[in-house]
Amino acid sequence: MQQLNKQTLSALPASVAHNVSSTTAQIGIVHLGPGAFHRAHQAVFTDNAMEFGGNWGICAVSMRSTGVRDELAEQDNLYTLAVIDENPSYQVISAIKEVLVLGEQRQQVMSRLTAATTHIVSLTITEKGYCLDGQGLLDSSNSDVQHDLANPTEPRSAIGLLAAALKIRWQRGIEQLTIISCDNLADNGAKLGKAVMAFAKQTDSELATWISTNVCFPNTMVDSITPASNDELRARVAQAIHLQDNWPIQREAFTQWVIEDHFSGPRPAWDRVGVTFTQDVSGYEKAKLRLLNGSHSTLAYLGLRCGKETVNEAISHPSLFNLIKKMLQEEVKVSFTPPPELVVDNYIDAILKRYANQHIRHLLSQIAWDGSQKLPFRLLGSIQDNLAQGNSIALLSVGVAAWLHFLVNAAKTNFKIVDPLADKLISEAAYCSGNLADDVQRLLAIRQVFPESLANNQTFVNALTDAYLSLSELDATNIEQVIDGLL
Ligand code: CS2
Repeated sequence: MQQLNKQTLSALPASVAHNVSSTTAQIGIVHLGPGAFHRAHQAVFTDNAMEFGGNWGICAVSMRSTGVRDELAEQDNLYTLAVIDENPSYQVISAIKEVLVLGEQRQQVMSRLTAATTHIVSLTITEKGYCLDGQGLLDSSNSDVQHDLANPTEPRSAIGLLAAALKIRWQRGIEQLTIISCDNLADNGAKLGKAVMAFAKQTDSELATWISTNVCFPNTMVDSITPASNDELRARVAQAIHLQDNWPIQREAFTQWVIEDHFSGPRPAWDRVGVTFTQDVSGYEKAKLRLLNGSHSTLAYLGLRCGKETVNEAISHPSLFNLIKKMLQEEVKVSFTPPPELVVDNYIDAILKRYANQHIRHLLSQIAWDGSQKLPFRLLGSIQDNLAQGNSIALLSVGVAAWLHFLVNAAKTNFKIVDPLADKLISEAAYCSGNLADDVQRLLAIRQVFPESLANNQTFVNALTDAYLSLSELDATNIEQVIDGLL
Protein backbone atom coordinates (compact mmCIF):
# COMPACT_ATOMS: atom_id res chain seq x y z
CA MET A 1 0.00 0.00 0.00
CA GLN A 2 1.31 3.48 -0.86
CA GLN A 3 2.09 5.89 1.95
CA LEU A 4 0.11 9.04 2.64
CA ASN A 5 2.10 12.07 1.41
CA LYS A 6 1.71 15.08 -0.89
CA GLN A 7 2.06 12.96 -4.01
CA THR A 8 -0.55 10.41 -3.02
CA LEU A 9 -3.06 12.93 -1.63
CA SER A 10 -4.92 12.99 -4.92
CA ALA A 11 -5.66 9.29 -4.52
CA LEU A 12 -7.79 9.84 -1.41
CA PRO A 13 -11.27 8.35 -1.73
CA ALA A 14 -14.10 10.89 -1.91
CA SER A 15 -15.37 9.73 1.48
CA VAL A 16 -12.27 11.16 3.19
CA ALA A 17 -12.46 14.88 3.92
CA HIS A 18 -9.54 17.13 3.08
CA ASN A 19 -9.41 20.90 3.00
CA VAL A 20 -7.35 21.71 -0.06
CA SER A 21 -7.11 25.42 0.82
CA SER A 22 -4.89 24.64 3.78
CA THR A 23 -2.25 22.84 1.69
CA THR A 24 -0.57 25.96 0.34
CA ALA A 25 -0.79 28.20 3.41
CA GLN A 26 2.36 29.75 4.91
CA ILE A 27 3.18 29.49 8.61
CA GLY A 28 1.37 31.91 10.95
CA ILE A 29 1.22 29.85 14.15
CA VAL A 30 3.92 28.21 16.25
CA HIS A 31 2.65 25.43 18.47
CA LEU A 32 4.64 24.03 21.40
CA GLY A 33 3.88 20.38 22.19
CA PRO A 34 2.40 18.65 19.12
CA GLY A 35 1.03 15.60 20.95
CA ALA A 36 -2.09 13.75 19.88
CA PHE A 37 -4.38 16.30 21.51
CA HIS A 38 -3.03 19.22 19.49
CA ARG A 39 -3.21 17.27 16.26
CA ALA A 40 -6.79 16.20 17.00
CA HIS A 41 -8.01 19.57 18.26
CA GLN A 42 -6.39 22.95 17.51
CA ALA A 43 -4.75 21.73 14.28
CA VAL A 44 -8.13 20.52 13.03
CA PHE A 45 -9.97 23.76 13.87
CA THR A 46 -7.15 25.65 12.14
CA ASP A 47 -7.20 23.39 9.09
CA ASN A 48 -10.95 23.92 8.75
CA ALA A 49 -10.64 27.68 9.32
CA MET A 50 -8.23 28.02 6.40
CA GLU A 51 -11.18 27.43 4.12
CA PHE A 52 -11.90 31.09 4.91
CA GLY A 53 -8.40 32.21 3.99
CA GLY A 54 -5.26 33.30 5.79
CA ASN A 55 -1.77 31.95 6.20
CA TRP A 56 -2.29 29.93 9.32
CA GLY A 57 -0.02 26.99 8.70
CA ILE A 58 1.46 25.58 11.91
CA CYS A 59 5.11 25.15 12.83
CA ALA A 60 4.93 22.48 15.54
CA VAL A 61 7.74 22.37 18.09
CA SER A 62 8.51 19.34 20.23
CA MET A 63 10.40 20.39 23.32
CA ARG A 64 12.53 17.24 23.47
CA SER A 65 11.36 14.15 21.68
CA THR A 66 12.09 13.58 18.02
CA GLY A 67 9.32 11.00 17.41
CA VAL A 68 6.58 13.20 15.95
CA ARG A 69 9.02 15.09 13.71
CA ASP A 70 10.63 11.99 12.27
CA GLU A 71 7.42 10.05 11.76
CA LEU A 72 5.51 12.91 10.20
CA ALA A 73 8.43 13.88 7.92
CA GLU A 74 7.94 10.66 5.98
CA GLN A 75 4.43 11.75 5.11
CA ASP A 76 5.05 15.46 4.45
CA ASN A 77 3.47 16.25 7.86
CA LEU A 78 0.09 14.99 6.68
CA TYR A 79 -1.93 12.73 8.94
CA THR A 80 -5.44 11.39 9.30
CA LEU A 81 -7.91 12.37 11.97
CA ALA A 82 -10.28 9.46 12.67
CA VAL A 83 -13.46 10.57 14.42
CA ILE A 84 -14.57 7.43 16.20
CA ASP A 85 -18.24 7.29 17.03
CA GLU A 86 -21.40 5.51 15.89
CA ASN A 87 -20.52 6.59 12.32
CA PRO A 88 -16.76 7.01 12.03
CA SER A 89 -15.40 9.66 9.68
CA TYR A 90 -11.93 10.48 8.40
CA GLN A 91 -10.18 13.71 7.48
CA VAL A 92 -6.64 14.31 6.27
CA ILE A 93 -5.13 17.32 8.00
CA SER A 94 -2.52 19.49 6.31
CA ALA A 95 -2.34 22.43 8.73
CA ILE A 96 1.02 21.34 10.14
CA LYS A 97 3.74 22.59 7.82
CA GLU A 98 6.86 21.60 9.72
CA VAL A 99 7.86 19.96 12.96
CA LEU A 100 10.98 21.12 14.80
CA VAL A 101 12.67 19.77 17.92
CA LEU A 102 13.87 22.49 20.29
CA GLY A 103 16.89 20.54 21.55
CA GLU A 104 18.20 20.02 18.01
CA GLN A 105 16.89 22.98 16.01
CA ARG A 106 17.10 25.89 18.37
CA GLN A 107 17.90 28.52 15.71
CA GLN A 108 15.00 27.50 13.50
CA VAL A 109 12.60 27.48 16.43
CA MET A 110 13.74 30.96 17.41
CA SER A 111 13.33 32.33 13.90
CA ARG A 112 9.80 31.00 13.71
CA LEU A 113 8.89 32.41 17.11
CA THR A 114 10.33 35.81 16.25
CA ALA A 115 9.05 36.10 12.67
CA ALA A 116 6.76 39.08 12.07
CA THR A 117 4.46 36.65 10.22
CA THR A 118 3.97 34.58 13.37
CA HIS A 119 0.91 36.05 15.08
CA ILE A 120 0.00 33.22 17.40
CA VAL A 121 1.90 30.83 19.64
CA SER A 122 -0.17 28.06 21.18
CA LEU A 123 0.76 25.43 23.73
CA THR A 124 -0.21 21.93 24.81
CA ILE A 125 2.68 21.05 27.10
CA THR A 126 0.63 19.45 29.92
CA GLU A 127 0.28 20.87 33.41
CA LYS A 128 3.87 20.17 34.41
CA GLY A 129 5.26 22.13 31.44
CA TYR A 130 4.24 25.41 33.09
CA CYS A 131 6.75 25.04 35.96
CA LEU A 132 4.29 26.43 38.53
CA ASP A 133 4.27 26.07 42.30
CA GLY A 134 1.30 25.17 44.51
CA GLN A 135 0.04 28.77 44.27
CA GLY A 136 0.06 28.71 40.47
CA LEU A 137 3.08 31.03 40.25
CA LEU A 138 6.41 30.43 38.53
CA ASP A 139 8.38 27.94 40.60
CA SER A 140 11.87 29.41 40.71
CA SER A 141 13.18 26.25 42.38
CA ASN A 142 12.21 24.17 39.31
CA SER A 143 15.42 22.83 37.75
CA ASP A 144 14.42 23.83 34.21
CA VAL A 145 13.59 27.36 35.32
CA GLN A 146 16.91 27.61 37.13
CA HIS A 147 18.71 26.32 34.08
CA ASP A 148 16.96 28.85 31.83
CA LEU A 149 17.61 31.77 34.15
CA ALA A 150 21.31 30.86 34.10
CA ASN A 151 21.30 30.24 30.31
CA PRO A 152 18.61 32.52 28.89
CA THR A 153 19.64 31.99 25.28
CA GLU A 154 19.53 28.20 25.58
CA PRO A 155 16.18 27.66 27.28
CA ARG A 156 14.72 24.22 27.72
CA SER A 157 11.40 25.11 29.39
CA ALA A 158 8.49 26.62 27.49
CA ILE A 159 8.54 29.60 29.86
CA GLY A 160 12.23 30.31 29.22
CA LEU A 161 11.73 29.81 25.49
CA LEU A 162 8.83 32.25 25.30
CA ALA A 163 10.72 34.84 27.35
CA ALA A 164 13.77 34.51 25.06
CA ALA A 165 11.64 34.86 21.91
CA LEU A 166 9.71 37.82 23.31
CA LYS A 167 12.96 39.56 24.16
CA ILE A 168 14.03 39.36 20.51
CA ARG A 169 10.62 40.55 19.30
CA TRP A 170 10.86 43.47 21.72
CA GLN A 171 14.40 44.38 20.61
CA ARG A 172 13.38 44.24 16.96
CA GLY A 173 10.13 46.09 17.47
CA ILE A 174 7.95 43.20 16.32
CA GLU A 175 4.76 43.75 18.23
CA GLN A 176 1.50 41.88 18.38
CA LEU A 177 1.57 38.32 19.53
CA THR A 178 -1.09 36.20 21.16
CA ILE A 179 0.04 33.24 23.23
CA ILE A 180 -2.69 30.66 23.78
CA SER A 181 -2.43 28.03 26.47
CA CYS A 182 -4.52 24.98 25.58
CA ASP A 183 -3.81 22.90 28.66
CA ASN A 184 -6.19 21.75 31.37
CA LEU A 185 -5.32 24.34 34.03
CA ALA A 186 -7.75 26.75 35.62
CA ASP A 187 -6.93 30.27 34.35
CA ASN A 188 -4.41 28.74 31.98
CA GLY A 189 -3.69 31.91 30.00
CA ALA A 190 -3.43 34.19 33.01
CA LYS A 191 -1.10 31.73 34.76
CA LEU A 192 1.08 31.42 31.67
CA GLY A 193 1.26 35.19 31.26
CA LYS A 194 2.22 35.67 34.89
CA ALA A 195 4.88 32.94 34.69
CA VAL A 196 6.44 34.40 31.53
CA MET A 197 6.45 37.89 33.02
CA ALA A 198 7.88 36.67 36.32
CA PHE A 199 10.66 34.96 34.39
CA ALA A 200 11.26 38.04 32.22
CA LYS A 201 11.40 40.28 35.29
CA GLN A 202 14.31 38.25 36.62
CA THR A 203 16.27 38.91 33.43
CA ASP A 204 15.07 42.39 32.43
CA SER A 205 12.22 44.28 34.08
CA GLU A 206 11.60 46.45 30.99
CA LEU A 207 10.98 43.30 28.99
CA ALA A 208 8.28 42.31 31.46
CA THR A 209 6.61 45.69 31.01
CA TRP A 210 6.77 45.39 27.22
CA ILE A 211 5.20 41.93 27.40
CA SER A 212 2.37 43.16 29.59
CA THR A 213 1.40 45.81 27.03
CA ASN A 214 2.06 43.98 23.76
CA VAL A 215 1.31 40.33 24.27
CA CYS A 216 -2.05 38.75 25.10
CA PHE A 217 -2.47 35.48 26.95
CA PRO A 218 -6.17 34.56 26.61
CA ASN A 219 -7.68 31.91 28.86
CA THR A 220 -9.13 28.92 27.06
CA MET A 221 -11.13 25.78 27.61
CA VAL A 222 -10.32 22.80 25.36
CA ASP A 223 -12.22 19.55 25.21
CA SER A 224 -12.20 16.38 23.13
CA ILE A 225 -11.42 12.87 24.29
CA THR A 226 -8.32 11.75 22.42
CA PRO A 227 -7.02 8.29 23.25
CA ALA A 228 -3.47 7.41 22.21
CA SER A 229 -2.98 5.95 18.73
CA ASN A 230 -2.44 2.22 18.35
CA ASP A 231 -2.04 -0.45 15.65
CA GLU A 232 -5.77 -1.05 15.50
CA LEU A 233 -6.25 2.60 14.54
CA ARG A 234 -3.52 2.40 11.88
CA ALA A 235 -5.22 -0.63 10.32
CA ARG A 236 -8.60 1.03 10.42
CA VAL A 237 -7.31 4.23 8.83
CA ALA A 238 -5.46 2.34 6.07
CA GLN A 239 -8.69 0.63 5.19
CA ALA A 240 -10.62 3.90 5.10
CA ILE A 241 -8.15 6.10 3.20
CA HIS A 242 -6.56 3.39 1.01
CA LEU A 243 -3.12 4.71 1.95
CA GLN A 244 -0.68 3.83 4.71
CA ASP A 245 -0.63 6.46 7.48
CA ASN A 246 1.84 5.62 10.25
CA TRP A 247 0.80 8.50 12.44
CA PRO A 248 -3.00 8.84 12.48
CA ILE A 249 -4.87 10.13 15.49
CA GLN A 250 -8.31 9.41 16.88
CA ARG A 251 -10.86 11.31 18.89
CA GLU A 252 -14.53 11.29 19.74
CA ALA A 253 -16.96 13.38 17.66
CA PHE A 254 -17.46 15.92 20.47
CA THR A 255 -14.99 18.77 20.30
CA GLN A 256 -15.06 22.17 21.97
CA TRP A 257 -12.75 25.17 22.15
CA VAL A 258 -13.69 28.29 24.08
CA ILE A 259 -11.23 31.19 23.90
CA GLU A 260 -11.24 34.46 25.78
CA ASP A 261 -11.62 37.23 23.22
CA HIS A 262 -8.37 38.92 24.13
CA PHE A 263 -5.99 39.00 21.16
CA SER A 264 -3.07 41.08 20.06
CA GLY A 265 -3.14 40.83 16.28
CA PRO A 266 -5.03 38.70 13.78
CA ARG A 267 -6.32 35.14 14.14
CA PRO A 268 -7.70 32.39 11.89
CA ALA A 269 -11.44 32.31 11.15
CA TRP A 270 -11.87 29.96 14.10
CA ASP A 271 -15.24 31.55 14.88
CA ARG A 272 -16.56 30.20 11.56
CA VAL A 273 -15.65 26.61 12.36
CA GLY A 274 -17.13 26.15 15.82
CA VAL A 275 -14.77 27.93 18.21
CA THR A 276 -16.55 30.06 20.83
CA PHE A 277 -15.10 33.47 21.70
CA THR A 278 -16.21 34.95 24.98
CA GLN A 279 -15.24 37.64 27.47
CA ASP A 280 -15.07 35.22 30.37
CA VAL A 281 -13.88 31.65 30.06
CA SER A 282 -13.71 30.82 33.76
CA GLY A 283 -17.21 29.29 34.01
CA TYR A 284 -16.54 27.04 31.00
CA GLU A 285 -13.12 26.15 32.30
CA LYS A 286 -14.42 25.18 35.73
CA ALA A 287 -17.31 23.21 34.24
CA LYS A 288 -14.93 21.23 32.07
CA LEU A 289 -12.07 20.76 34.53
CA ARG A 290 -14.27 19.89 37.49
CA LEU A 291 -17.06 17.93 35.83
CA LEU A 292 -15.19 16.13 33.08
CA ASN A 293 -11.58 15.95 34.16
CA GLY A 294 -12.48 15.56 37.85
CA SER A 295 -14.69 12.59 37.14
CA HIS A 296 -12.18 11.21 34.62
CA SER A 297 -9.43 11.09 37.25
CA THR A 298 -11.78 9.64 39.87
CA LEU A 299 -12.88 6.96 37.43
CA ALA A 300 -9.29 6.23 36.46
CA TYR A 301 -7.99 5.57 39.98
CA LEU A 302 -11.13 3.74 41.11
CA GLY A 303 -11.46 1.78 37.88
CA LEU A 304 -7.85 0.60 37.92
CA ARG A 305 -8.29 -0.62 41.46
CA CYS A 306 -11.37 -2.55 40.31
CA GLY A 307 -9.42 -4.23 37.51
CA LYS A 308 -10.92 -2.13 34.70
CA GLU A 309 -8.83 -1.02 31.75
CA THR A 310 -10.82 1.61 29.89
CA VAL A 311 -13.20 4.46 30.65
CA ASN A 312 -15.97 2.61 28.89
CA GLU A 313 -15.43 -0.55 30.97
CA ALA A 314 -15.38 1.45 34.18
CA ILE A 315 -18.47 3.57 33.52
CA SER A 316 -20.39 0.48 32.36
CA HIS A 317 -20.30 -0.83 35.90
CA PRO A 318 -23.55 0.42 37.51
CA SER A 319 -21.96 1.14 40.89
CA LEU A 320 -19.15 3.22 39.41
CA PHE A 321 -21.65 4.98 37.14
CA ASN A 322 -23.87 5.84 40.10
CA LEU A 323 -21.00 7.12 42.16
CA ILE A 324 -19.69 9.36 39.38
CA LYS A 325 -23.15 10.67 38.57
CA LYS A 326 -23.92 11.43 42.18
CA MET A 327 -20.56 13.11 42.71
CA LEU A 328 -21.16 15.35 39.69
CA GLN A 329 -24.77 16.18 40.48
CA GLU A 330 -24.49 16.67 44.20
CA GLU A 331 -20.98 17.89 44.84
CA VAL A 332 -19.25 19.21 41.73
CA LYS A 333 -22.23 21.04 40.28
CA VAL A 334 -22.65 23.20 43.38
CA SER A 335 -18.95 24.07 43.60
CA PHE A 336 -18.87 26.72 40.85
CA THR A 337 -20.95 29.23 38.91
CA PRO A 338 -21.48 28.07 35.34
CA PRO A 339 -21.82 30.46 32.40
CA PRO A 340 -25.50 31.48 32.05
CA GLU A 341 -25.94 29.59 28.77
CA LEU A 342 -24.70 26.27 30.16
CA VAL A 343 -27.33 23.84 31.44
CA VAL A 344 -25.20 21.88 33.86
CA ASP A 345 -27.51 18.83 34.12
CA ASN A 346 -27.41 18.40 30.35
CA TYR A 347 -23.65 18.87 30.38
CA ILE A 348 -23.32 16.11 33.01
CA ASP A 349 -25.54 13.75 31.00
CA ALA A 350 -23.50 14.46 27.89
CA ILE A 351 -20.24 13.67 29.72
CA LEU A 352 -21.62 10.35 30.97
CA LYS A 353 -22.70 9.48 27.42
CA ARG A 354 -19.27 10.37 26.08
CA TYR A 355 -17.67 8.04 28.64
CA ALA A 356 -19.99 5.28 27.47
CA ASN A 357 -18.76 5.56 23.84
CA GLN A 358 -17.92 1.93 23.22
CA HIS A 359 -16.15 2.67 19.97
CA ILE A 360 -13.05 4.11 21.58
CA ARG A 361 -10.69 2.51 24.04
CA HIS A 362 -9.56 5.28 26.34
CA LEU A 363 -7.10 3.74 28.77
CA LEU A 364 -7.53 4.56 32.45
CA SER A 365 -3.77 4.19 32.84
CA GLN A 366 -3.31 7.14 30.45
CA ILE A 367 -5.61 9.34 32.52
CA ALA A 368 -3.84 8.23 35.71
CA TRP A 369 -0.61 9.94 34.62
CA ASP A 370 0.56 13.07 36.41
CA GLY A 371 -1.97 12.89 39.22
CA SER A 372 0.02 15.36 41.34
CA GLN A 373 -0.40 17.98 38.62
CA LYS A 374 -4.00 17.21 37.76
CA LEU A 375 -5.77 16.69 41.08
CA PRO A 376 -5.45 20.27 42.33
CA PHE A 377 -7.43 21.57 39.32
CA ARG A 378 -9.75 18.64 38.97
CA LEU A 379 -10.79 17.76 42.53
CA LEU A 380 -9.11 19.91 45.17
CA GLY A 381 -10.56 23.19 43.83
CA SER A 382 -14.11 21.80 44.11
CA ILE A 383 -13.35 20.49 47.59
CA GLN A 384 -12.01 23.86 48.74
CA ASP A 385 -14.99 25.74 47.34
CA ASN A 386 -17.43 23.26 48.86
CA LEU A 387 -15.76 23.50 52.24
CA ALA A 388 -16.05 27.28 52.11
CA GLN A 389 -19.76 27.03 51.31
CA GLY A 390 -20.52 24.19 53.72
CA ASN A 391 -21.34 21.72 50.90
CA SER A 392 -20.64 18.02 51.04
CA ILE A 393 -17.22 16.70 49.96
CA ALA A 394 -17.67 12.99 50.74
CA LEU A 395 -17.68 11.76 47.14
CA LEU A 396 -15.04 14.19 45.92
CA SER A 397 -12.83 12.80 48.67
CA VAL A 398 -13.32 9.30 47.24
CA GLY A 399 -11.44 10.38 44.09
CA VAL A 400 -8.56 11.75 46.15
CA ALA A 401 -8.52 8.62 48.35
CA ALA A 402 -8.42 6.43 45.24
CA TRP A 403 -5.32 8.33 44.10
CA LEU A 404 -3.67 7.77 47.51
CA HIS A 405 -4.34 4.04 47.20
CA PHE A 406 -2.95 4.12 43.67
CA LEU A 407 0.31 5.52 45.06
CA VAL A 408 0.50 3.12 47.99
CA ASN A 409 -0.18 0.19 45.70
CA ALA A 410 2.45 1.39 43.21
CA ALA A 411 5.01 1.63 46.02
CA LYS A 412 4.12 -1.88 47.19
CA THR A 413 4.26 -3.51 43.77
CA ASN A 414 7.15 -1.48 42.34
CA PHE A 415 4.87 -0.16 39.63
CA LYS A 416 6.48 2.83 37.91
CA ILE A 417 4.03 5.70 37.93
CA VAL A 418 4.28 8.55 35.41
CA ASP A 419 4.40 11.79 37.37
CA PRO A 420 6.96 14.58 37.67
CA LEU A 421 6.79 14.09 41.46
CA ALA A 422 7.03 10.29 41.18
CA ASP A 423 10.12 9.94 43.40
CA LYS A 424 8.67 12.01 46.21
CA LEU A 425 5.20 10.44 45.96
CA ILE A 426 6.46 6.88 45.92
CA SER A 427 8.96 7.38 48.71
CA GLU A 428 6.21 8.79 50.95
CA ALA A 429 3.76 6.09 49.86
CA ALA A 430 6.35 3.40 50.63
CA TYR A 431 6.18 4.41 54.31
CA CYS A 432 2.44 3.89 54.44
CA SER A 433 2.13 0.93 56.67
CA GLY A 434 -1.57 0.33 56.78
CA ASN A 435 -2.31 2.49 59.78
CA LEU A 436 -4.87 4.37 57.76
CA ALA A 437 -5.02 7.67 59.59
CA ASP A 438 -1.21 7.88 59.59
CA ASP A 439 -1.08 7.09 55.87
CA VAL A 440 -3.49 9.90 55.09
CA GLN A 441 -1.57 12.39 57.24
CA ARG A 442 1.72 11.46 55.63
CA LEU A 443 0.39 11.90 52.12
CA LEU A 444 -1.50 15.08 52.96
CA ALA A 445 1.82 16.58 53.99
CA ILE A 446 2.96 16.64 50.35
CA ARG A 447 2.76 20.42 49.97
CA GLN A 448 3.21 20.47 46.18
CA VAL A 449 -0.25 18.88 45.97
CA PHE A 450 -2.19 19.76 49.12
CA PRO A 451 -2.07 23.38 50.28
CA GLU A 452 -1.63 23.75 54.01
CA SER A 453 -5.10 25.21 54.56
CA LEU A 454 -6.67 22.14 52.97
CA ALA A 455 -4.38 19.60 54.62
CA ASN A 456 -5.26 21.12 58.00
CA ASN A 457 -8.98 21.29 57.43
CA GLN A 458 -10.46 18.74 59.81
CA THR A 459 -13.62 18.18 57.75
CA PHE A 460 -11.48 17.26 54.76
CA VAL A 461 -9.09 15.11 56.78
CA ASN A 462 -12.06 13.18 58.20
CA ALA A 463 -13.76 12.74 54.82
CA LEU A 464 -10.53 11.64 53.18
CA THR A 465 -9.68 9.22 55.97
CA ASP A 466 -13.18 7.68 55.81
CA ALA A 467 -12.97 7.31 52.03
CA TYR A 468 -9.43 5.90 52.24
CA LEU A 469 -10.58 3.38 54.83
CA SER A 470 -13.58 2.30 52.76
CA LEU A 471 -11.52 1.86 49.61
CA SER A 472 -8.81 -0.17 51.29
CA GLU A 473 -10.91 -3.32 50.80
CA LEU A 474 -11.88 -2.54 47.19
CA ASP A 475 -10.91 -4.94 44.41
CA ALA A 476 -12.46 -6.47 41.29
CA THR A 477 -14.58 -8.90 43.31
CA ASN A 478 -16.48 -6.55 45.62
CA ILE A 479 -17.22 -3.42 43.60
CA GLU A 480 -20.96 -3.27 44.43
CA GLN A 481 -20.41 -3.89 48.08
CA VAL A 482 -17.74 -1.24 48.56
CA ILE A 483 -18.88 1.43 46.13
CA ASP A 484 -22.59 1.13 46.94
CA GLY A 485 -21.63 1.53 50.58
CA LEU A 486 -20.30 4.98 49.76
CA LEU A 487 -23.52 6.24 48.17
C1 CS2 B 1 -7.97 13.21 30.53
C2 CS2 B 1 -8.00 14.33 29.51
O1 CS2 B 1 -5.86 12.23 30.24
C3 CS2 B 1 -6.58 12.88 31.00
O2 CS2 B 1 -6.19 13.24 32.09
O3 CS2 B 1 -8.79 13.55 31.60
O4 CS2 B 1 -6.99 14.27 28.60
C4 CS2 B 1 -9.36 14.41 28.80
O5 CS2 B 1 -9.56 13.29 27.99
C5 CS2 B 1 -9.46 15.67 27.99
O6 CS2 B 1 -9.23 16.78 28.80
C6 CS2 B 1 -10.83 15.76 27.34
O7 CS2 B 1 -10.98 16.98 26.77
